[in-house]
Amino acid sequence: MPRPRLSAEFVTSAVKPADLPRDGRPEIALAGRSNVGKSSLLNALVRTAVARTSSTPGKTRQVNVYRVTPGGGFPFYLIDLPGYGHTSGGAKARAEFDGLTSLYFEHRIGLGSHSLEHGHPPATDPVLRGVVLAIDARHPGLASDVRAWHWLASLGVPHLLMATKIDKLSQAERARLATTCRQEFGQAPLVVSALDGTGLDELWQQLRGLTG
Ligand SMILES: Nc1nc2c(ncn2[C@@H]2O[C@H](COP(=O)(O)OP(=O)(O)O)[C@@H](O)[C@H]2O)c(=O)[nH]1
Ligand SMILES: [Mg+2]
Repeated sequence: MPRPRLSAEFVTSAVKPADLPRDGRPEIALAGRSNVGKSSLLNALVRTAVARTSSTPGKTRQVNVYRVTPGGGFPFYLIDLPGYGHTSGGAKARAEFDGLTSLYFEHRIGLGSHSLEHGHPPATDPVLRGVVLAIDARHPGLASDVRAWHWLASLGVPHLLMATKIDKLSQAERARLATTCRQEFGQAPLVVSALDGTGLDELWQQLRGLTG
């Protein structure tokens, strides 16, 4: 099924939870190591250059918020989280994610402060509908990605494994990618390429399923 017409726009670079949208629209968060290709993917997905891409790892230190409006559908937010893997300090103690990302999840699902700690699910419809963890197809099973995946799994939010830059892999390497991911993450990834468009329709369907 071809992707429907849609529009997308940059909303804000959030540096604290108060900067996040407050209109209650559904959100999908995008996480992954720096330079994994999140911004390129976002641009390819919405077929507009809304996100800035970079060949210098570790540049994005804000939570970038995009509003995506599917043709004939209701808008949702795509939340581009700061990349991990190039941070220093207490990053490991926070399961690879930096302080702002942890704050984002705390804010969106009440992690630690109330609901999860006391065993209650959030009372209202959750704003955060799912998290996509992007991994580099050339480097499956990196310890930092596996730790991030398990941490996301512990949050109780739907999460999707996605391997980027699949255009760089041969058929044999693709088969190995699936095998490694099943071992390390417990599932084969959705494979995508911002370069040649592989997997974008399927990703789009998944996002619509989560937000619709
Ligand atoms: N071959 C290939 N290169 C990609 C793809 N996506 C991103 N890149 C390259 O990877 C680098 C990092 O991309 P970027 O989107 O800025 O990564 P981010 O840090 O995760 O946002 C850039 O040099 C991109 O051109 C892809 O699907 N295929
Ligand atoms: Mg980026």
